[in-house]
Amino acid sequence: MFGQIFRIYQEREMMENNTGIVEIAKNIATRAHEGQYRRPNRFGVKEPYIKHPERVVNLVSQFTQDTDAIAAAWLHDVLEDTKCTEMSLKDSGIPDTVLYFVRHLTKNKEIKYDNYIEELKKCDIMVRMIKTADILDNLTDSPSNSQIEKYKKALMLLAI
Ligand SMILES: [Mn+2]
Repeated sequence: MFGQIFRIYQEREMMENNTGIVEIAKNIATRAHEGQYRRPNRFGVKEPYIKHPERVVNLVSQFTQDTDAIAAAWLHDVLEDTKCTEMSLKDSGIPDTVLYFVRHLTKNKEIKYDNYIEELKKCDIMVRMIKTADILDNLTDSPSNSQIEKYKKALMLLAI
């Protein structure tokens, strides 16, 4: 309990300094994906899920120092795959600029994958960059042949 209050206090303090958005996003993603695992990689090892957003963050960080984009890279799967909601992210101090990125990276279950990628093409370059890094990482994790085809097509669409 005390730890949690302290953490909230710490998060608020970092927000006020406007420096800690990336740290807050990392903490939220780590907690949200806790207990989740990736599909087995090419060595047959199931990694903790958080390793995936971490690698996406590392890739994105090589192209930009934009803290909103890096924060969004940490959070890019939380709306789709965890209990987090836009409201809970907002309450934790995630700014609207980051929420905008995360919202657009989230695939609604009703929409077809191709249409989702077409929509992403209309988005901010940061959104497309995070999605590209996401797909590149997904390709490293022993995807099926149909997944490889899907990802290749999406990369082509995002590149033009
Ligand atoms: Mn992902």
